[in-house]
Amino acid sequence: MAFSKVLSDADITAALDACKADGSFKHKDFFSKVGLTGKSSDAIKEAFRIIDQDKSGFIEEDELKLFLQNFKPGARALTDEETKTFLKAGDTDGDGKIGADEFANLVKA
Ligand SMILES: [Ca+2]
Repeated sequence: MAFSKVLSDADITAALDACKADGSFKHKDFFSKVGLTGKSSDAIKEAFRIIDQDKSGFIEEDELKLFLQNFKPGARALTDEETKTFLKAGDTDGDGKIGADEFANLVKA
């Protein structure tokens, strides 16, 4: 399963281009540009399952760091700063990882 089933290639390319430079990743802009914001709950759950690479049921910090590579192999890793900011925005219960509900809230926020 890949994002190409859920999202358009053109949107993925545009969203990745917009955050090419280190430090320029903003999750709200990214989710909106890539077209995930307006998707159904099922599509957002599917996205969560793709990002949760080890299928632990949570997106951990190391998975968050490589978040962009789920959209395109070879995309850059997020910087430590970007990863921390992203995690902090999504981790509302403070357990240090992002669950499916937290992810859905993050995408739709
Ligand atoms: Ca995981």
